[in-house]
Amino acid sequence: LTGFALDLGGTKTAAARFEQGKIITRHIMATEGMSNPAKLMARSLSLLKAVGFAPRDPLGIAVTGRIDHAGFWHAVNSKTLSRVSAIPLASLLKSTLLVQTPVINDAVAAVLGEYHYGAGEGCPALGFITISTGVGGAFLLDGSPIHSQNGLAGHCGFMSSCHADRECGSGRRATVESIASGTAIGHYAAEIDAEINSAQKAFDARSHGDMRFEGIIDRAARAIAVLCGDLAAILGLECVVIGGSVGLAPGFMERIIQHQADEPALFRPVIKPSRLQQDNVLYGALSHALGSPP
Ligand code: ADP
Ligand code: BMX
Repeated sequence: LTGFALDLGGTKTAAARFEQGKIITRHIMATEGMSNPAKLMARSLSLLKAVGFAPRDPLGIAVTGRIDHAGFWHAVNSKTLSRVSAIPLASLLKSTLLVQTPVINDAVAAVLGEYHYGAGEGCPALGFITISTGVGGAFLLDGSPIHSQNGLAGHCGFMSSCHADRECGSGRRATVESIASGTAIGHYAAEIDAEINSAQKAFDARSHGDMRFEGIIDRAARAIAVLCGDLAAILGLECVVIGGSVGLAPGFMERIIQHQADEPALFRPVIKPSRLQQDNVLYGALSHALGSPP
């Protein structure tokens, strides 16, 4: 892998330069979720330039949201990217980044990255779940990602959860994302203490012994364990790689595994932490653009 990659998530955007399979430079900035798509891409271009990108270099791009077969980009959770609805990606990239390159969903990029270079190597029925701004997912059967024309396939954060009761930014009620995402954890925590208004702060407080957030964090992990059981039932998953800043927060994955004890063995896919950590989306995006997994 040699070239550049961009990962536009709901909270942060990362750009990286790869040389021979390794990241040699990486820059990260906040994503402005309320910005229009042209501004999101203009900011992304300055990040790419900071890692040395020039328009003729190989580039892979992954974004949060769904991308349909006609190349339109849509937020599913409109609270994450409030102005991303039916955005024609080819013309957006041409006018802002001066490039034409394929764009894929961030979770799809991550599952490809983990399958070819990370924790999913050799698993024929592989899932990837990110617990981050949202709850994203993507799935590979015999090495091929599951896709649908509307780009929604794999979006397991919008499945329903018996632990949830509120509406989420997708308009659906009681979704996994509405109870287990970083955004949801932050909202629930702020109802207990207005200063603890993010998942990061809730986890920090919990790790310092503040038990007020224990129930919120544990409920999120339980919802993910049940989700893994549901996905095992429908896809026959044997392994699920966990990513995202919440998913990889100390102790969170262990909690998912503990809650799997409530499921019969067949519905307990092996849970593994991402091996590529925060870089899995970048690896998958570039390898997809180059069409060159090893
Ligand atoms: P993105 O969604 O842009 O890929 P992240 O994976 O960092 O970004 O997810 C962002 C969410 O993760 C936010 O809700 C944030 O509060 C939470 N978060 C960030 N760092 C931590 C941490 N160390 N522990 C727990 N939650 C975290
Ligand atoms: C949401 C959805 C997915 C995305 C997932 C993880 C939007 C804007 N995003 O479920 O497309 O894969 O979040 O993305 O609807 P992240 O923003 O948490 O990294």
